Amino acid sequence: MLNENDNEQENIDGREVAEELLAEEKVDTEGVTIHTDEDAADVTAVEGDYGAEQIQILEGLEAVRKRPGMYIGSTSERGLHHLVYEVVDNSIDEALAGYCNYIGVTIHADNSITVVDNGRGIPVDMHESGMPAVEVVLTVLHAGGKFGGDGYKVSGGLHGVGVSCVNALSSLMEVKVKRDGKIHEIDFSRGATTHPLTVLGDCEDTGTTVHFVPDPEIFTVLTYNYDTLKHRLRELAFLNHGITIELKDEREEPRQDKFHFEGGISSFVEHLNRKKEKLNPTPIYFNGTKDDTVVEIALQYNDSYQENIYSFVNNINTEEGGTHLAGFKIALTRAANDFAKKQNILKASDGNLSGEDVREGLTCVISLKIREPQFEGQTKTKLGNSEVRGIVDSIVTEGLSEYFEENPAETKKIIDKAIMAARAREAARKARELTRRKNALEVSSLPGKLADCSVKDPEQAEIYIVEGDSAGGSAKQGRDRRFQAILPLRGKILNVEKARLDKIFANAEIRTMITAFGTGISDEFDLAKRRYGKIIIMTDADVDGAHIRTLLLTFFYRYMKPLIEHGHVFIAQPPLYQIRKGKKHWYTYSDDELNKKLNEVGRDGITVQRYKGLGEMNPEQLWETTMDPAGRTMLRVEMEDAAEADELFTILMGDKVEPRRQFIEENARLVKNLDI
Ligand code: 0RA
Repeated sequence: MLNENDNEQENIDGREVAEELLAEEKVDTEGVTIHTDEDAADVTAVEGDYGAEQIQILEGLEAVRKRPGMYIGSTSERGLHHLVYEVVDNSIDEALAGYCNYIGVTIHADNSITVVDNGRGIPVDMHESGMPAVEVVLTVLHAGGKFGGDGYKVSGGLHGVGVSCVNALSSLMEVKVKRDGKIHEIDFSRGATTHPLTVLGDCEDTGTTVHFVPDPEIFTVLTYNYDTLKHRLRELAFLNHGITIELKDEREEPRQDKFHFEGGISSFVEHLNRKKEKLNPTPIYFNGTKDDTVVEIALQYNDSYQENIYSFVNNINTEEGGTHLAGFKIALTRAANDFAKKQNILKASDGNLSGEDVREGLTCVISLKIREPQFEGQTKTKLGNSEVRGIVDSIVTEGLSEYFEENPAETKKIIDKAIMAARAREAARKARELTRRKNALEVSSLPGKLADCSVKDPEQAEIYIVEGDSAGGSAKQGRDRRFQAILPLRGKILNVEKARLDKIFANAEIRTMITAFGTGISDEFDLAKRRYGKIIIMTDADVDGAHIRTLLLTFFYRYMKPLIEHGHVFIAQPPLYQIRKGKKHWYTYSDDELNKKLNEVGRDGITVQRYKGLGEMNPEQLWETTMDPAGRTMLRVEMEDAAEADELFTILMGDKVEPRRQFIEENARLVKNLDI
């Protein structure tokens, strides 16, 4: 922070002056703090066209403040975190240019943020506009790149708007630059300079420190989530090997993490696979560069049936894929088939392994650094550059053929797994065909156990998946049959984490659900065909119930993921207790709530019934407490992060006992009402 007294003579608070002037001119500032041409010139006493420049700047930053969503996506939690990424991206660029290997991020007690790096420092020399370069970088939209010199500007968040946007959306920003043997500081408020660039003292090293306070006039959420920042910063450390990134939380429960991965994306793949049984013990890694496009790929097979490919372009997660992913898939399928035929593992008469067969159990990270990425698609996360397909294809073809030749034992394991996958897929196809034909012949193809609702509009219709026939019976009698369907499940459903498609299709409970939902599964899944807008899991509040719920969620996550992604899956919350006093009764949903209720109501003449299962409630009670939209509470199942969800299901449902034991131990304190 600047020492006000040191600068008493020269510094006038730009904001006060501007507000006075603007009040005279009747300009609508909408809370934007501005200083005007004459004053700015006065303040800094520089010659030149400073005034006209300032006006443009203020117009630019005002646009950001008027429509922040256009620049940072949102003004809620996402946008708030985006501010940090935007500043960190500048430091990452400095690292990619080869001048920086440390980035520190601190969340302060007041939820303000400091980002520090040991790069060259933002240039401080005078720009032609009459402002120091650092002031231009921080106040002119998209100015950063213009001072780049030999810098290779590749990183940049989804919006890539630059640090000046962060400045515009911060009630306070203080920037310190160590450069040319001096420590400099310049301060801003809502994008306007409040203290011009000043030398604070001497130094020997270089670097940039940015401290900012997100503007409460702009953001609806002001509290940073440590884990959100941690996740992204760890990802950046994986994607840019060799950089050390540190995160510190100075709020109530101090935490800190430090990330540094010499192995880069190979370490990333190891991390993603850390809870799985591996087919090849160390990740396969190769890279290549063509026409300024840098391609890096790391991959490793595990014994699961899932495919997990993460692709990034300039550190942005290309969730919708694109040409780089297409090039990779083509090359992998071709290389696997070529090798399998050459080694006679696959006979000519066998036909080819499909892409899906070859990707079963694959964990892969693809990372590209590219000069002019074209992002397409609904969320602008699909790479469109057509030349990239061929570049990635040739790099993968070369890298894989070499690996296959040199590692025949691991390669055989990989190919054998793909052949098993092909057989299972063929069996599943036959089973599916059989169901389809049967459906076409039947008058009503809906499963007999389903008590359907009368409304046909999926937005109004909901289906309760209920544990056991007796609870199913209560639910059928208690429901509002116009819009509530009931599907009772008998016993436990198949653990899909340990089964291939053919077995899954053979499972009666799963087939029933597929038919009832109407959507199909896997690559044939079609959300538009859903028959219900809400799929509600209703199980007992005991260990068995929790197990069935996890089995169902695993199935939905692995084979009907869009249902979860679009928020169609819910968990019913039946009460744990009924409290009776005279003719009155209440329900409570937790022990805490029970105790509170007993303290308001008093304990005299009270009977408390603990429900052991849904079956203990009669239809009216079930309706009143758990199914009536007017009174029920439900949890919506959300999937914040695909990688974490994947890991959770691997741990809970996979083969490895140790990670599961560890997970349950670590999370034991979160498990309340464990009823054994
Ligand atoms: C413009 C030009 C140069 C570096 C930077 C900006 C720069 C910006 C940030 C933001 C956070 N940390 C940063 N580090 C550097 C190149 C400077 C040169 O050519 O010496």
